[in-house]
Amino acid sequence: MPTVASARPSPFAFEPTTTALLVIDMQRDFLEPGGFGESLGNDVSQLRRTIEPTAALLRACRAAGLAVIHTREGHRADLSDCPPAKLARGRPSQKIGDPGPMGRILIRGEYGHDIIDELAPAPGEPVVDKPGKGAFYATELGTMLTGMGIRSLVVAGVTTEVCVHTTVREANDRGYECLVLADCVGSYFPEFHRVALEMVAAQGGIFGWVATSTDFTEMLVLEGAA
Ligand code: C5J
Repeated sequence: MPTVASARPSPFAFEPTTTALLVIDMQRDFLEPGGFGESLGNDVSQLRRTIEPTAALLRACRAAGLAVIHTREGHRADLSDCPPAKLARGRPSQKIGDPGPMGRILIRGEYGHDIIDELAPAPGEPVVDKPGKGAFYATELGTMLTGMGIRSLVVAGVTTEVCVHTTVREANDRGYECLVLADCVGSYFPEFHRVALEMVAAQGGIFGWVATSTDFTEMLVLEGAA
């Protein structure tokens, strides 16, 4: 079985036919200069450093025939799936559903809600629309993974300490083995990013494993799959 020997806290073995790449919330509103994230004062370069490695990762996984699934955080236009507590949070001047620089903020179908061009889903790759931070909550992801026979998840996306972490925790509780790729996940806050990765691998891998994307894709190539 291919094994990422450098993974922390221990080597990560995976079976390519039961492994999926999960790319979380690589949306314009979070990553693009001029988007919602930047308009809140965040440094989007902290997220944009993930674009190139994730694009390379996507190429390798697609070439190897790995399942690829994308997610987007967002809500229905009428906000009926947005809990009042979530709606009330954030800066009073800019809330979910308000007009933003790239359309209504975090509303499905708006330009800013969609995935950045560099990491656009390929035809046939599922895109899971999620109203929460975790990709399992109120979505079809669990059913989809069961149907596909997936047991391991390789995780990329933003932000490390919010939607990536919540999803990895949800997946871990459901029995999935998660490998988080450090260079393909990002946070506006470098310290949160660092600590979030530490937390994944702490205590013998309490939530999963951490490695670099090149160490993971090398294993795909070595296996002759890519
Ligand atoms: C994500 C957020 N995708 N930070 N959302 O992490 O609110």
